[in-house]
Amino acid sequence: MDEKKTMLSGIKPSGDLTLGSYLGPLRHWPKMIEEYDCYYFMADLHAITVRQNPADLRRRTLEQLAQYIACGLDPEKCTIFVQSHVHQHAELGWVLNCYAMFGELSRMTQFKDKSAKNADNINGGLFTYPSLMAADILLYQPDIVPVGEDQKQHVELARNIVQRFNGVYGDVFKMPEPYIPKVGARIMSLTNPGAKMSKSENGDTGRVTLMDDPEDIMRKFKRAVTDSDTERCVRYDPENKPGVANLMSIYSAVTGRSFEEIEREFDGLGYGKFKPAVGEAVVEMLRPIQEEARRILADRAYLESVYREGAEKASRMAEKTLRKVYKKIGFVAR
Ligand code: AQP
Repeated sequence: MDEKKTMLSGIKPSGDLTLGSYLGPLRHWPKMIEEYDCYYFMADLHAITVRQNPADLRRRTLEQLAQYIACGLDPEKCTIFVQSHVHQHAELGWVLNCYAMFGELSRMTQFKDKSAKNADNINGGLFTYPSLMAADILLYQPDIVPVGEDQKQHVELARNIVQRFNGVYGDVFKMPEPYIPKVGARIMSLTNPGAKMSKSENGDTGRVTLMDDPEDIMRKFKRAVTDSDTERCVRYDPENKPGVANLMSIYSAVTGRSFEEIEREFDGLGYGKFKPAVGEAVVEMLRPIQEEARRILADRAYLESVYREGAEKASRMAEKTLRKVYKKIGFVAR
């Protein structure tokens, strides 16, 4: 019998994957395959809570799949799928809407942020996003859910839903645990270290994408915001030097060096040496990923076979949970 625990994670194809997407969740995923039965998906249903250009959404979903594989996700060893291909997500999402309270949905930081930024499109999907995310998680009965710090609140809400639902119907859902990797948990914008590096916000110069040219990467790091203090020394002080702290976090995540080692390495050298060094480390880390992603993306038949098989496998698991839920809540079986 397979004793492996289960885990699941996804990223919205709402923009090109960034260094934040990589150092936050993505680079940890391949390591988890040995220990867990892993489900990874492209969260296109979530992406449309903000208006998307259809052609861009389609392109980015496929590019994201190629990049997942290039980052080390072996489709033979884990399940990779497009969220909208597994209809059970939308179905359970609706059911869980009826078990998520208006008050708790209103308190979600992401809803408040996105509403403020998309004042002309505060749609119902943006509001009920956490119920769909709870469905994404609970369909697969995972033991852990790796997320960035900013998504922790949504996993907490999923846990509330589990408690509420199981409280009425018995042990239907397994209680999911958020798993937040320490290093790289929150990579900030290079131009605004007070805001997260995101796929779709804060402008192009603040984010480094996985597929950026080396020249662009170097240019962005050379222009990265540091601070205006006169000592210009590389020291980890997130409160007073958030830009430097962010660059140190990136450099630490890429090279594996501790903050003390980085401080020693750049002692007396100033930002003029430090910023290009971070850029070069990132360029070298991304080079093999970029080459592999381009190669995979060119093979459309292969990509299609991966997402088809992924959807079939994910659907089998998801359907088991959905059937159980429908039965418990009193729907007549077909
Ligand atoms: N900068 C980041 N640092 C660390 N982790 C990050 N994540 C995103 N950005 C960073 C983590 O990636 C996972 C998937 O994110 P998502 O795409 O589903 O949603 P998001 O957090 O809303 O990402 P973006 O890039 O900010 O998307 P847009 O621009 O569309 O809003 C999550 O676990 C997230 O924490």
